[in-house]
Amino acid sequence: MLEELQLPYQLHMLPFPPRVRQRSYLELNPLGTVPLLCHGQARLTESAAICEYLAALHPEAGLSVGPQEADFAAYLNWLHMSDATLTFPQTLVLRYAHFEPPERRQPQVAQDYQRWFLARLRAVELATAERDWLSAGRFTAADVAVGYALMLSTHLDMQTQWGTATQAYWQRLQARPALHRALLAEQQAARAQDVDATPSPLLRT
Ligand SMILES: N[C@@H](CCC(=O)N[C@@H](CS)C(=O)NCC(=O)O)C(=O)O
Repeated sequence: MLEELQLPYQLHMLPFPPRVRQRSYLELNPLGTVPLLCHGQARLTESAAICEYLAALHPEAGLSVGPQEADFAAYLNWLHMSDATLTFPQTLVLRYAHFEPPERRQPQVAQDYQRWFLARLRAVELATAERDWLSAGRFTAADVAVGYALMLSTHLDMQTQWGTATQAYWQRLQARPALHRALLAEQQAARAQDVDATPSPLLRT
């Protein structure tokens, strides 16, 4: 969102999970979760809310959809669907297939929530079969948020199970220069701050 809006920002990388590996972070965010956006007195810990907040602060960029627009409801629905419905089930896959030590892994949980995610992805497949972007006939914060869920899904090797319209939508998202800049910023910040982070396979340089 910050790169799409071309706003200046400072990116602080944290060892994962910060709750265990950087306890001082709990003073800023008692939940210990990432992301955290600090802006003036504002503190936001929900990704979709961060997208909505930044888009609303800069309406001139067209990344938000206002109540006066026909697609206002669709925009909000996609924005909330991104994390609540599309990213959340993938965190169970991540945890129970990858992050837990082998004796605590739960292949059945991982498999069930992968299927759950892929079934919900049908909404994206139907929408993107008809239009380039999810709402209002333009790229919005909803595409940023849903795009993140798709990116996570590529990291979990699910891409071959997406529909063709979702694949094409992901190509359009990857062509956004801001995505490339954001991944590069992440990689550079990790290096500069000496935080272990695997470079994204999506980086083209
Ligand atoms: N609903 C929040 C979820 C935040 C969240 O749970 N982040 C995970 C990473 S995806 C995290 O920080 N986990 C570390 C922990 O639970 O200690 C969002 O969408 O931003």
